Amino acid sequence: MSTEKTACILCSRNCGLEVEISGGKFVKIKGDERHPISKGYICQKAARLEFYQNHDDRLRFPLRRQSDGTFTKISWEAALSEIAEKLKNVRAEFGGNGFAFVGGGGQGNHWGGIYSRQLLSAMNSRFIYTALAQEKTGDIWVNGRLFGNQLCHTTEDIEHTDYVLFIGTNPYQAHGIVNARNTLKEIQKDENRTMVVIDPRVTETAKMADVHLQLKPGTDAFLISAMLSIIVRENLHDKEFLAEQCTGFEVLEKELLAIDAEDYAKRADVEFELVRKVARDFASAENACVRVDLGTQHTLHTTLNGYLEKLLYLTTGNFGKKGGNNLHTSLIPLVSDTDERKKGIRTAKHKMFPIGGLYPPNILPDEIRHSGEDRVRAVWVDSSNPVLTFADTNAYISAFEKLDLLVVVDVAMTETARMADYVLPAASQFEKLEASGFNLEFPENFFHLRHAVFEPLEESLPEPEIYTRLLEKMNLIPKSFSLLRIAASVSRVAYLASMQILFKRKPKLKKYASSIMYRTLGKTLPKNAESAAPLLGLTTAYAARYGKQVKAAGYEGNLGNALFEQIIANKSGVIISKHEFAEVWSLVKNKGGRIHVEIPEMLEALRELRDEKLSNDDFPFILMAGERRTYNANQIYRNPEWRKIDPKGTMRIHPQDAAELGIENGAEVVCESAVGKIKVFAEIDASVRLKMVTLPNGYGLRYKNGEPNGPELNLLTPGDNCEPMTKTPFHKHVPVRIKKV
Ligand SMILES: Nc1nc2c(c(=O)[nH]1)N[C@H]1C(S)=C(S)[C@@H](COP(=O)(O)OP(=O)(O)OC[C@H]3O[C@@H](n4cnc5c(=O)[nH]c(N)nc54)[C@H](O)[C@@H]3O)O[C@H]1N2
Ligand SMILES: Nc1nc2c(c(=O)[nH]1)N[C@H]1C(S)=C(S)[C@@H](COP(=O)(O)OP(=O)(O)OC[C@H]3O[C@@H](n4cnc5c(=O)[nH]c(N)nc54)[C@H](O)[C@@H]3O)O[C@H]1N2
Ligand code: SF4
Ligand SMILES: [Mo]
Repeated sequence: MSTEKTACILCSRNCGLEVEISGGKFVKIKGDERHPISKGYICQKAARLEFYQNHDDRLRFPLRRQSDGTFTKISWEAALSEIAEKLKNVRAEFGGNGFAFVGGGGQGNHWGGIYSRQLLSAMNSRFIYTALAQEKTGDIWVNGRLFGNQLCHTTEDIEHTDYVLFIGTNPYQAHGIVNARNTLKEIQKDENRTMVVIDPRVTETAKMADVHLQLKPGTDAFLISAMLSIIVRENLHDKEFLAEQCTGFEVLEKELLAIDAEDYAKRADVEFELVRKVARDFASAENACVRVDLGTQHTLHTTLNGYLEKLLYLTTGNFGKKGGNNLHTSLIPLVSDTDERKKGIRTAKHKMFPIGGLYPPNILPDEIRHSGEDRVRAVWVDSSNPVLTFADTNAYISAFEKLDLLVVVDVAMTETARMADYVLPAASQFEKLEASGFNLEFPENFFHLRHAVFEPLEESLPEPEIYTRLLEKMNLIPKSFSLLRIAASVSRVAYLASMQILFKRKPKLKKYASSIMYRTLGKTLPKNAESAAPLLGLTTAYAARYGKQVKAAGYEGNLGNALFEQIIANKSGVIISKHEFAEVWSLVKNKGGRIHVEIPEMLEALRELRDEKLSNDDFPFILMAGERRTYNANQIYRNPEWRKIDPKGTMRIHPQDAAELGIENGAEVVCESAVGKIKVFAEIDASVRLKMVTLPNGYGLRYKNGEPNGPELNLLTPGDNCEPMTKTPFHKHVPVRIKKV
């Protein structure tokens, strides 16, 4: 028995854990009080992590698919040699267009992504399709325009705010904010602080709120623009902040004044008086912030919603201060900045440009299936299960069947892995060094590098080793770097200097810096921490940018190296930088440092709202396809026994709708959309609005290749039910029919 530090891998919070382990199993799991942010907090899902670590779908050996569809075990040597050959052929014949990468990290495992990204360079491809590009690209695009770079990302200081607006998010269940349930309870208890929830369902969070605006699904753009219009009409905006820190407000103001707030509140089906009160109170609070998530991002007007939501805190000057919304720093940037006007970056079929460097999963099936020579021929999937999680399961199945090569790297035999030509077993997140890039805090930011608590299962390997071996097999990096190894044994400074000399001499190797550092600097690091080597590059860059703030966090001497040492040594995670609130302006990337609140495309979209009409008589219900509940966690748990309640993943339906359709509680019903139908079980529940039904996220897995466990949601979600510009799916807005079986 031993006690180890690690983190939960089930949502973006990555709460610190202290675990007792014995015989390759978790015996006890509790919160790690020394984690700098979660400080001992966990929710009910983390205690079940043994169901992730040990189960019958875990992959143990590399597998190759036979012509009859079954898999045979092969050696790593054979698997990687064959794959390297096939990849080189695709590259030679079709160039970079022939290859696409899917995934690269889930809720807790982004360290492998530092290594897997090298494969895109190896294939001369830019096509990376990730889950982020089916939820956050609207937000990323707006950030690029407002703040001058798509890497700019705002966070919300809910712990210190007087007034919080939760729009389309249910943190009680989904978390996403610091120690969600404790934070919510504190606001609820304090009569000087206000919590407002904007959500079509009476969620667990809405029940705790002071005000709940139970809007009609898909009408956030109307509701938020009505609030903004009230704020400017009543002169409640922060004129000084807008004049000094922003550009373009005059144009924006005219558009907002033209809005008929009363009419827009009606279209959102919420009481105008209440909307006005929330707008007034938000604008006059000492400090206030906004937190959004999929409820605004997976629905109509995705990008416009992102713009309007940000205007709430920008027009009221709730930016760059305690209790407001702020930009933050990143140690591992999860996205990059892309200029959509750049040539040669668009996809062959949809002519889609990347946002934040990422391409949207909703178009990938078409990019594979079209008849052009420039279609995608080979797909590499890592840490993702697109056959179940991306829109339109049947489109994905038919597209993947058409590929020349599909490789899946996962810890488990997933529905996507079952379609692959090669399945490569990754060590689990508790069997290797791991970290996530979800350190999104301000003014103090942190980083947690987790160390292995178990040995890798059978022949499974950590991703850094898998990708480095593959690059070696593709002859892209030499097997030995004697000079770098010598330099590494001398000092970190000597090592970094030698790296620079090497890259100057051989610039092509720079793309493979992570694997080169792993093979050289890694040899000088503690056992099982070899793959931390690229961290030295990240901490050096971070310290060069935020030297003052890294010092303020207590680091001395060579700051990049000091950060590197401390991150590796401290198994509970460390604070890496401390900013002053006013220093948020140094994170704004526009020339002149101001925020550009006028975005012409968004003002155009705002004007278009006026004439929008929505009705769909064929499909009278709106399905919210993917609700976060007590016992779901994306596709990370495969064994259905992990759930203590809701084994079937019921469909919530309002009592009045159920009565009209003659549906009883627990009855089996058919839920049918434009592209598919599935059978589900009804749960009569007055928390949903009329003509709205909800199904949970993260079901439909076929554990041990058995029957699907609960609703296979994405059989219902059409790929083109998405926002025209970003192609983010409208998963919260899937028109369906409900019928009794
Ligand atoms: N338990 C659990 N937690 C999770 C996950 C999980 O699978 N299970 N997944 C994680 C992931 S990957 C993510 S991205 C986050 C997502 O976290 P959230 O976005 O907070 O969770 P959801 O339940 O998907 O949706 C949030 C809310 O949007 C509301 N909503 C639906 N339609 C609309 C609308 O038109 N307007 C508004 N304003 N609201 C609407 C829903 O009623 C719901 O309460 O959760 C993370 N945490
Ligand atoms: N209809 C509908 N669809 C949705 C959603 C919805 O609300 N509605 N939500 C969407 C959202 S917000 C998200 S984020 C996506 C998530 O969907 P995906 O991006 O597909 O991610 P996960 O479901 O988290 O699947 C993670 C995969 O990583 C594997 N894995 C776990 N640990 C490791 C590891 O250490 N290494 C490797 N290589 N693999 C590992 C798991 O076994 C699993 O197969 O789903 C999306 N799909
Ligand atoms: S809040 Fe998220 S990271 Fe924390 S214990 Fe719960 S699921 Fe895990
Ligand atoms: Mo997500």
